[in-house]
Amino acid sequence: MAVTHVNEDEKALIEAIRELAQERVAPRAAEIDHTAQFPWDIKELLAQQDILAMPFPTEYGGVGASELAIVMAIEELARCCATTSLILAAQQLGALPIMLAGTDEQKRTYFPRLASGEWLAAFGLTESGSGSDAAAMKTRAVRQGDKYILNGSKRFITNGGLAHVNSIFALTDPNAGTRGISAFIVEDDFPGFAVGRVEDKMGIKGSQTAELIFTDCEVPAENLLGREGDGFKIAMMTLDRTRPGIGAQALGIAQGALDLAVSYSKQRVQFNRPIAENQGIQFMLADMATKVEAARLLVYNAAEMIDRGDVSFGKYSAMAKMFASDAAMSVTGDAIQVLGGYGYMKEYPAERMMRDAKITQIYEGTNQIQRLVIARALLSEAL
Ligand code: COS
Repeated sequence: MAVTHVNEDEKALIEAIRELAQERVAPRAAEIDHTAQFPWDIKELLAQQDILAMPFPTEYGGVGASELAIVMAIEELARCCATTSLILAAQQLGALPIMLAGTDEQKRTYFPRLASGEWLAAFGLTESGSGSDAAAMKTRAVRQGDKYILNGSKRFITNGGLAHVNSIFALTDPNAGTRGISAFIVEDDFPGFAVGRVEDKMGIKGSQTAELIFTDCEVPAENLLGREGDGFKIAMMTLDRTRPGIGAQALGIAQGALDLAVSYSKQRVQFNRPIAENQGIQFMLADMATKVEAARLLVYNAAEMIDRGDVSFGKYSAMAKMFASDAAMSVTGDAIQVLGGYGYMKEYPAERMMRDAKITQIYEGTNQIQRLVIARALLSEAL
């Protein structure tokens, strides 16, 4: 286990989450994947246990957990079920723009019911034509009196159509580049808000990914986050802080696959002995475990940097997300190989883990974007 600096209370909380994940979440994981339905029962469980409250400050009904505790919680959940871990990660992602740029009143309006889990949150940056190039968005917001009128759409939105609270990015000045983007809190019952297509995905199948459509959508002016033009920076600052969480999700998936490969290799007998006695299998397990541990150190390190307010954390967040997600793809693929034909079948969770791992190389910035973020930071540092 990597070195960690969570306090005793948080250590106990993580232990409790590990037990809860093994006892209550793991038995549901295959069914969640198979039915591709959002697991409302598991969302309730996370809410009841105050797990969804972890990212929110205590003054707004949250737990005020450290970033390190949050990534450890995501890891424990992902070890059993990636969809479940995403419920916590997406709650933090959708709420962070409010955390970073919201007024006290905005926080008082939204945080208590997000912390209790009554409301879900979503983050709407991506559009059909703007993914890696986030600034190429087309959604417009025009001020009319005490409202902004939004027109456009957002694509691939986690919790889309389930979230009551949506942090939406839109152009208030189409001629000002990234400085013309603003952020808004959009409730799902505002006039002109609609849900479009719901995606059929390769993995994280229980998580709903949908299109959000704004047709003369009326957003009260007081729902602007920060000032007009702050939106792009709010989005970037949010992603800097949530990427360790995606790294943690990848780490948890990889740890789950390693656990499975180790236990299977000790039971599976071929040529009159457990396959774990073969050096070829042992070397694979050793490489898998080393990648998992390296990913853990990067993820925990980035989270601790956020906790202690180290300003250079963005580069390390990108490294953690990139390395852990690549490790998860490699480790889950190797787990399938260790399980052989059984690994390819849905009878075992290895193939689900590989499908779930793939998205961690893509969302919250592809790993190519992470490399770009790392290289830019590296090259801008004074020598
Ligand atoms: N924190 C704060 N501000 C930041 C920032 C960060 N991490 N990154 C960029 N900015 C600021 C810049 O300082 C610049 O500000 P000024 O206007 O004051 O100069 C502004 O934002 C524009 O930055 P930049 O020129 O670097 O923007 P680019 O269009 O080149 O885009 C990348 C930068 C590629 C990093 C950005 O588009 C990106 O992160 N893309 C991936 C998006 C993503 O992760 N999508 C997933 C959605 S959630 S599933």
